[in-house]
Amino acid sequence: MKAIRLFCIAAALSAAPFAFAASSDALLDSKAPYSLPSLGYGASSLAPAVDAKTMEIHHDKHHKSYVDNLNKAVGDSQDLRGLTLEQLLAASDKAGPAVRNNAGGHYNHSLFWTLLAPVGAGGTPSAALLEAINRDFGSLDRFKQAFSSAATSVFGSGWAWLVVDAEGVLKVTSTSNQDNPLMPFAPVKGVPLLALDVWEHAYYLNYQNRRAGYVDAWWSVVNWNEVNKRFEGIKLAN
Ligand code: MN3
Repeated sequence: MKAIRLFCIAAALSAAPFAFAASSDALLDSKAPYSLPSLGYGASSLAPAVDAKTMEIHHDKHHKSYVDNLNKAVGDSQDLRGLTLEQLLAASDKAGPAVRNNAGGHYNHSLFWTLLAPVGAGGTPSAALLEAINRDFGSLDRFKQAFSSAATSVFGSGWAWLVVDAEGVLKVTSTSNQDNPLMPFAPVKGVPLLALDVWEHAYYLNYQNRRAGYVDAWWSVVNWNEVNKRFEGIKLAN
């Protein structure tokens, strides 16, 4: 089972010489009908970085509509019904905008919730992750600057990402709308370790137009324990 998933991920990333084995991404193996995962913490527990009302609307309304619309899009198609979420993302260039937007929306938000934790509960980057960050960005501060810059400079709606690319290098990238780095047309392809939603619905109630203020505050609620776990799940295949 695991070997099959590793093969699929590698295939989706153009025969990447690494594979992702983190049990935290069992979501990639899921199939329709999709369901809304719980946050895993209280909607008010990220305040003041992210307020309770924003978390409630974001999860209960926005994410739920991606789930519902993905089920509709997949349910109408004989070809898509049997695919895993990972396969849907990999096929998102051919499967039409409803699949692209809603498979992306469901995956991105499901991942995003796991990458948040109340202040003080998210831990710190592991020694192994810090070593890779220092290698590829120079320092943790320079990585944070690069990530914050990517997040604040997304034009319109989208996401900022830290990914591991096909060579095992950490990279910062961004995508528009609900696209993500697992999709075949992503500008930088890779396995996501960290994600930040910069759609206005993620911050507008509390920050209005001040996206940079949201990004700054978000660093205080990053769940580094989950990022570490995802990083440790990346295995070189050879
Ligand atoms: Mn969102």
